[in-house]
Amino acid sequence: MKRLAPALALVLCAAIPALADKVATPIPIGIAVGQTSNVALFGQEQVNGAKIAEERLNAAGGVNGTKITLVFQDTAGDEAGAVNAFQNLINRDKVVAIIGPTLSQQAFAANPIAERAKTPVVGPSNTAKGVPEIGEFIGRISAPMTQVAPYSVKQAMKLNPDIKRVAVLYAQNDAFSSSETVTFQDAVKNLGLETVTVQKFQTTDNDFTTQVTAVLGAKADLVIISGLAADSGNLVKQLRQLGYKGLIVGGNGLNSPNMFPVCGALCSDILVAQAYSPATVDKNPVNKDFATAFEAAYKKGPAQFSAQAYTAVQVVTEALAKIEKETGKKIADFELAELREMLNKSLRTGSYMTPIGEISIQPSGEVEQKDFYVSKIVMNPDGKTGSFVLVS
Ligand code: PYR
Repeated sequence: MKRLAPALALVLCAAIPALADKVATPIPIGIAVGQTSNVALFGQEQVNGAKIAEERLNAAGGVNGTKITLVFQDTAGDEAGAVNAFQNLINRDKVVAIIGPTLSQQAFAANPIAERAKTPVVGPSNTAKGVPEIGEFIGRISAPMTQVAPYSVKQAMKLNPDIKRVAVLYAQNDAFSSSETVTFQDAVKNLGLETVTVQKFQTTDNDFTTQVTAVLGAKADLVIISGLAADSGNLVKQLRQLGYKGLIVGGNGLNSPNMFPVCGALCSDILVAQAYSPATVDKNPVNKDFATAFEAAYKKGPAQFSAQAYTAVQVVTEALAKIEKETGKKIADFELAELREMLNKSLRTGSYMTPIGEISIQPSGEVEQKDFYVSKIVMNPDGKTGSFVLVS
């Protein structure tokens, strides 16, 4: 009898199918962004925007009457943190989709985990070339810098048609910055300008004396920076302190008001291309609702990273509602694995009216967005707060 027991157990196990996970209610959506480390300068804005989305979308009925719940997992600033957060959200928290990570650098490490687990990812701020190509379950609502960045260089030329000599600086240890600088350098060439120096730095650098000395020595009249918030903010500060007087164009890493305390009053006049503008509230009621709720909650207006995080939550929620409409079945009655696959398809059908305008996600996972903006940073007399003021 004793010797038969293992065999019997095997037969029984084979006969009883493993219990498949159902989708939980409220419907869990994972938010894997950098809430700590230097990346929190972006991540905190993303958390703020996502929380407004959760509140507003649930107040409007959630998914046809079923609430969503956001499950936050801090990725911190590196690849390992993002991988760990993705694993927890997929396997432990059993989320229907993941919104994240903050950086493209993290996306290239963590997204393959979601791809293997057939869990949809909606990138809220991944702008490097190649992110949607990571896999079938990888999409984004953040427009790639190949589309957005050239606008700011064109605007700089409008403000100063005499610009001829351009210095380009980028963080070589960051995937987004290395990708964005290629776009900037192409734009410079296409506009007939001369790149007089290309300087590299690390996102962890604090001292930019070498790079600034090279920029001044090359007599650049336009500086273009691709980095993250803290490094770029310090670089701008040191450029101004050491005497650079020309225009500065910042990439997506300078798209956050959390950078303002880093360069203080010296942040003034940086030009940044953006995929969101609070100025559209009069013609975009979704943006008006978002911006009003954001302002009431945080006593400040929203910026791009918050608006994109809201958009990502909205898109997932609406894609879930579409599944219910098409199948006549409640989300909670689906098995999780099946729902994740259906959600991935649903995300890629139709369009969404969001705070960043009307968008859609192509079958490839790439976002299609119509409107981009260029803003100039205007700092307040306190030297710590400021705003992005629309110039085009
Ligand atoms: C990226 O990592 O893709 C950003 O745009 C910050």
